[in-house]
Amino acid sequence: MSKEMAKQTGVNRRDLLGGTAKAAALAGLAGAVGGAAATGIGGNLLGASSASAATAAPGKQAYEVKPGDLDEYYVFHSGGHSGELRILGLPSMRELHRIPVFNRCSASGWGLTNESRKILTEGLSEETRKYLANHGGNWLNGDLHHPHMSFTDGTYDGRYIFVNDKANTRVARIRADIMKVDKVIEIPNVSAIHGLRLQKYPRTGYVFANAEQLIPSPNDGRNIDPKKYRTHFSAIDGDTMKVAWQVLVDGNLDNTEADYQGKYAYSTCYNSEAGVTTAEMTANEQDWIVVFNIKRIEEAVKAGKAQIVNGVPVVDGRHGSPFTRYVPIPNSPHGINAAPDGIHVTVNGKLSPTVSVMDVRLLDDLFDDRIKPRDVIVAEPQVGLGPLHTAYDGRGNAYTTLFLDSQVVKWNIDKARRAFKGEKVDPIVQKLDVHYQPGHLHSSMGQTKEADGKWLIVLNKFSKDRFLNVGPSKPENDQLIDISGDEMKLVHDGPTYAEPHDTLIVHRSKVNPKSIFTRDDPMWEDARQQAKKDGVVLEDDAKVIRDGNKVRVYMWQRAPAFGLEEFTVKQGDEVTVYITNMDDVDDLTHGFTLSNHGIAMEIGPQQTSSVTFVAERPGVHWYYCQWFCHALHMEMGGRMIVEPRNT
Ligand code: CUK
Ligand code: CUA
Repeated sequence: MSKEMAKQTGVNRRDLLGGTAKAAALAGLAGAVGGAAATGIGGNLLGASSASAATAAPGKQAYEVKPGDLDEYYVFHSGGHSGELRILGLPSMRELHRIPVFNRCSASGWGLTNESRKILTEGLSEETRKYLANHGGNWLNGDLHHPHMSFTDGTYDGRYIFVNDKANTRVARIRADIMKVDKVIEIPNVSAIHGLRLQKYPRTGYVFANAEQLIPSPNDGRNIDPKKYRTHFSAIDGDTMKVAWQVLVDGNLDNTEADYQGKYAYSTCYNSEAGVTTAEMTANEQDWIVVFNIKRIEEAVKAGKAQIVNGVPVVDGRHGSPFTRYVPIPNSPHGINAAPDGIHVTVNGKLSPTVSVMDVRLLDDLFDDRIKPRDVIVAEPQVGLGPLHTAYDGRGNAYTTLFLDSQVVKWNIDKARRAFKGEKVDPIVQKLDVHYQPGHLHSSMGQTKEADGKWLIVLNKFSKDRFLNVGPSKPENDQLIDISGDEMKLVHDGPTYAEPHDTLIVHRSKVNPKSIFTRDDPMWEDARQQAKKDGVVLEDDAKVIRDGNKVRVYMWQRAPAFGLEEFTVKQGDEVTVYITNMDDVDDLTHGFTLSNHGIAMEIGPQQTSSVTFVAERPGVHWYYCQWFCHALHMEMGGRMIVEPRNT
């Protein structure tokens, strides 16, 4: 329904859906509160509470969010091998939205519309595109582990969210203004992008990406000797989404992290043995982290000292190179996390019960060979079995997941340093049971210098008996822990579908998405250009343009009508349907589903979407709007008539 109609009839979408005027008013308020937070009102990150009207029991941090009230934080939650990114609210843990990224989405048409297919394919290699030509044109799966928001000066800036795809070696960028993907690239010369972190200072800047699997280089089947397998560390320019440079390393690469000074990045390696079997990979008692000297690498690339491989400057960072240092770490380390103090970085031992703490102030000395690699380790507390990832509260404490013990251990960094020097002091503060087998954990704003020490989400790989039995495939369990007091308190169990690996807790003052698209959005630039060539105005026209056997159908939508209630094509025509939603009402999304053609797409308020298909089925085929939009939503449809070929 247009604003005009809403005014005339006095109804809006929420009334139609059985909501109340109050609900609509609250929805309006949502924008207002978000705006206020963005300008600093209620945006006090360190304050005890904010405009989120969560209700607190005495002595406890509030975590209940009443109907109609808003959460204080956005949670960007990886969807793992489902390929999507999810948005939750915190502390309510309500799922607010899903952003399709590497998956195909039936609701939004992601992976099917021309706009999304272009984004999903333009950054792929020639070789991959050739392979996909016989497999539907684009990948339908992905394995999204690590979402991270872009930084300016050590904290989130609300521009982008970057994510990795381990399955098909990609990195994607999500625009935080509309919460849609705008770039996807395949990383050349490597296989399986796993660890992904962003440059924090002065800004992002670089997106650092680890390729986990070791492969021959080039991987053309001619030389498959495992001794020749290798991988590279990649730095992607987050503004252009082009790979800026790569570093050839010894061993494999798992997780990665960057500092708060803009000088170094670090990656864990669990397979320093460069083995190809589990026994080989776990043979050594110690593996390592690789420290990358960003300035030295940039200078070498600038000076033309890098080798260009598949269009990317590559420097050799194996042992003995000026670009890297290898710091031995026990044993098959996994997660690596920079503390908000800008000084400490923890490396989680996985097969070792220890966390190794590095002091980044020592790295200049390390690169100038004034100290030995192990000298940068200033603490190595025994924390428990299976340490995987660490989070921080900004008050000097660290929180580490213990996969094997099914616990989160809270420990104190300063005490760990003192114990390492021989002082009799126990760094362990508390151990809390979680359910069960935790992987990542994340504290509120904890991967920024504005860590506020309020909430911790722990992502457990197994839920077992925590929920009603839903069959052999059970949910994971994302648990919410209050860390605002001296003791950790478990306050919520959150079942989720496969599979959150990592999550990101961002204060709502940092995020300010639009409710309505702007007509000049670059997402549908191709449609805009084509319409211009066809003399069509996307916003006003509803017409069919024939161009040989290519047919372009343009129409607008205004609730509850399509611009065209019927159009006719010939069997075998390649048909492109361009639809522009001219409603500019909050939340008034329309759709286009063409029955029995496998075609469906979302058209948000003021958005243009398009889809192309071959009309191979003569007859009458209805299209309809699948996003409930109006009292006459069921009537919002039309007919495509396909004339048989030989008439
Ligand atoms: S990884 Cu999954 S538990 Cu891919 Cu960050 Cu550690
Ligand atoms: Cu338009 Cu439903």
